[in-house]
Amino acid sequence: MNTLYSFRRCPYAMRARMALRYSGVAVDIVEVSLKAKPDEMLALSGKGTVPVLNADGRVIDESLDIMRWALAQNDPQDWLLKDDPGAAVQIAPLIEQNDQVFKVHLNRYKYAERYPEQPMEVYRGEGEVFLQRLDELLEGRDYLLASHPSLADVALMPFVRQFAHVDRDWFAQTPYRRLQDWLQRFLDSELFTGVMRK
Ligand SMILES: N[C@@H](CCC(=O)N[C@@H](CS)C(=O)NCC(=O)O)C(=O)O
Repeated sequence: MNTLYSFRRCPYAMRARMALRYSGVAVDIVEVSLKAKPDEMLALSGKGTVPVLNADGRVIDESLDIMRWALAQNDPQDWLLKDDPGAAVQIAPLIEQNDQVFKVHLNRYKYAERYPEQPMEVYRGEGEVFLQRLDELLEGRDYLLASHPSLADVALMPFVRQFAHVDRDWFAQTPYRRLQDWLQRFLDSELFTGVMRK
């Protein structure tokens, strides 16, 4: 019996849910309120963050670990890039860059009024460096590290989506056409629409 404590708008929860759905592992999804986290979730993990997976008694409370757990069960389209070890080694650093650096810029851009030290454009410009890098990775292929999605694409996508949605008109007028198409491909995918469906 597997249970995922999730929050619909959380990008970490989104990526965990996409990996679980892709793997086909059966999971009950419990939507929580971040303002009133259920006691049973806090008893499993004292961190108090979503997502939390209870996989038959094993508790996993980091989204990336949940994704890796799902792929270890079943990875039909080789998201781990086992067929291309040279690309596979790029997965972890790319996700780390997203989670440790881009996420910080995203927060400052999204909530610029809370960081009055700099105008919003400065925070957006800092994040844009990463967007440009991703756009370059997409040269000649539809996904960041291969011609098909990998763990990196799915781990980053909810964050790129948030960044793009802070100001859609701005994102649409950037020169990052390949990244725009990449994002749109995910937004239209059964995988994404499936986890976002109520
Ligand atoms: N490193 C964690 C981060 C998870 C995280 O920060 N989740 C946020 C929501 S998006 C959260 O639960 N924050 C606690 C709160 O808002 O009370 C992971 O990857 O799972």
